[in-house]
Amino acid sequence: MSAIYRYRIGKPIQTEAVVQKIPMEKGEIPYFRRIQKLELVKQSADAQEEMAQRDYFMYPLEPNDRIYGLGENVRGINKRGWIYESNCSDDPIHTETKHALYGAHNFFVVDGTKTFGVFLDYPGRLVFDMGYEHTDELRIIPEEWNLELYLIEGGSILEIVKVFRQLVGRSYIPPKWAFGFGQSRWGYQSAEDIRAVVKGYRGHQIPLDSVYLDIDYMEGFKDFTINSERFPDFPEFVEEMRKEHIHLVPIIDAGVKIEEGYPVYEEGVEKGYFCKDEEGNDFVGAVWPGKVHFPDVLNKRARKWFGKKYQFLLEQGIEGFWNDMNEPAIFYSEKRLEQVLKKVRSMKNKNMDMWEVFKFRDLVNGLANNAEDYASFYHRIGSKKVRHDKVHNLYGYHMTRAAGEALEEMEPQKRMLLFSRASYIGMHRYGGIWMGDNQSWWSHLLLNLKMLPSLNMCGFLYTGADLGGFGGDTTEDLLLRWLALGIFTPLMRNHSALGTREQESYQFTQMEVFQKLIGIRYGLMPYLYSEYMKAALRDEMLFLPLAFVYPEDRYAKEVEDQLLVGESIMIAPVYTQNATGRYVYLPEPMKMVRLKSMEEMETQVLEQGHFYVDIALDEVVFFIRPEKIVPYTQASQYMEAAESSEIHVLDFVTDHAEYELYQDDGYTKDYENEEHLKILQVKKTPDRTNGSK
Ligand code: MIG
Repeated sequence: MSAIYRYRIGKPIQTEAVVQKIPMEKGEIPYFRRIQKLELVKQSADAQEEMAQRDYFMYPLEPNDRIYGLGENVRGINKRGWIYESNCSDDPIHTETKHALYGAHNFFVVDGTKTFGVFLDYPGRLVFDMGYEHTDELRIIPEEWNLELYLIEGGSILEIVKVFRQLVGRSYIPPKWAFGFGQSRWGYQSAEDIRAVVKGYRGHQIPLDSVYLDIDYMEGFKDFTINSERFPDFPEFVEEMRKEHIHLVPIIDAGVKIEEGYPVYEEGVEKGYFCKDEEGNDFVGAVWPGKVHFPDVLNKRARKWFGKKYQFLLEQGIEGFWNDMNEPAIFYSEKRLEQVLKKVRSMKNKNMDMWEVFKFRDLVNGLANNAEDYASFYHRIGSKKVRHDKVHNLYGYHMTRAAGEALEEMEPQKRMLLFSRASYIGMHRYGGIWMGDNQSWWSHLLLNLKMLPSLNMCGFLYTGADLGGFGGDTTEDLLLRWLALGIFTPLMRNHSALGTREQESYQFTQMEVFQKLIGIRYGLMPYLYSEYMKAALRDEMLFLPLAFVYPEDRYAKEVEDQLLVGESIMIAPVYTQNATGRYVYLPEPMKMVRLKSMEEMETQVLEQGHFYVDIALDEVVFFIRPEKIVPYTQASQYMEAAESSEIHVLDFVTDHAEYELYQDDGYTKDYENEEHLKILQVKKTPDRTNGSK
């Protein structure tokens, strides 16, 4: 029923997003028309009209067509009506007005009059106009016409997604401890600070598996260094934490500090492994440490070299990393800063009018992540010199690939935690992503939910948002509601920015509620882990929009604030401040499960239809689908403590149903061993429909 067609236009740069060999089609690309026309692009301040040759693919949209996918992006699950751009961006303000976030995930499915999937394998800037210029036109506008396009047909959205996922290869699988709860904050300065976090959690019996080390653990923000004053005897500290069943997860930034005597810098220069500027000198940008060079991770040898550097931390007992600032983010380039300073100096003593002030502001604000800077340095790919902007969206992918490949080589049998901020499809094989610098906004709780299925479509299964919100001050109720969603996301991490309100669970008043809610995560782990592993091993989605599962149901098609999690559960989190519940749509009869903790459960069978469901701040509510089973266990303080616990089941079975429970050691890579799958059976006599367990 399904088929993939591959088309090539021009001379595309190989991205290594795809793992299957698909024969090349000749002739016209079906569904799309290539339009070439002259268009008014902008009216500049001096009233000159600028015309440009616009050349794009166009698909005519019918009123009932919906568009799904595009991974990490703002707005709805149905992407129709807005204009998106694939252009990995370090932008911490994820409002509806934005077009691009950190990832470039060029896969979408059109569902309606015709149903098909499209993947644009193109590493440069790419615009997806999903009915923005013209409500009835989908336009794909690449910056250059050197690309590959894959067209996927299939009997359903889910089938198309699965075919695509097979095309791009198996999703990354983290160690089991990485499904435990993690605490992070930009601002933990020392081993003492970290001990205080662990004490805060363990002291109040709130479960915890990991604490993240943000840039302050480094010596002067230098990658692969440790500040020995604030972290004396690091390996011993890692070991001390391990005894508490805490994994420390350090951050690694893309930029390498320019500093005499710093071996990573000196080696990189000597071997020619950094990106070069027009003149062939090592390109100078600036990030946290001040001036830096960027390792040319698109160059195989440089990638290998950079990946090897992670060994420094492995040797000290570290088992996980998060890669940051790899869009790559650039605060300023050396050259641009000079130009800007010169212009700014010339403004001295001027009586600046409004236009002058704007110019001044633009000069300064335009220093960071400047498109001209991205077009001013080069990579070496094979024997070719390639300008960065043409492959911009591959940088984060290949930085994480560098780490992933090196970790695989250094510790072939051991799963490592690895996730990144920037990404491109293909990176999902090496690591996960987190959703970057969100804000402590209720709207971002909902955005978190909406991004999950789009990311799963593109292969990113190990993902989650900064729970409680990164920027801005959180509130206790926002954090609790966000945790109630976070219980279901593979990465469950509370993270916040320097200078914001402290938001570790123990900073708030209802400590016992935090303890119980996070405990539910551990209690549901038999289900959540099984569903994750099956989704990864079978190239399936973990989070599904209702529209994908109930395609004939007109209400289900429009639900954008509920999701299915795996085969048995539907979630409907509260995302409104002061709400005591919410409306929930049930596309079929379901059993509602209300948990205050793993010991305090209530269930109730509801018919198909619309309901208002009360959900208090100290409760987690989810719904079990008909003839489905949810295995669970008791809560625990950390992942390893749960391992020997007994498995129970919740179910909505009227007759007889089975569930495939996936259990393995969680650390080694023997994923496909048949012994990991156990069949759980629930049998009922027809008149005893309410019995659970
Ligand atoms: O410019 O390392 O998204 O999680 O805390 C900010 C400091 C750099 C951005 C990351 C965020 C992290 C922060 N980083």
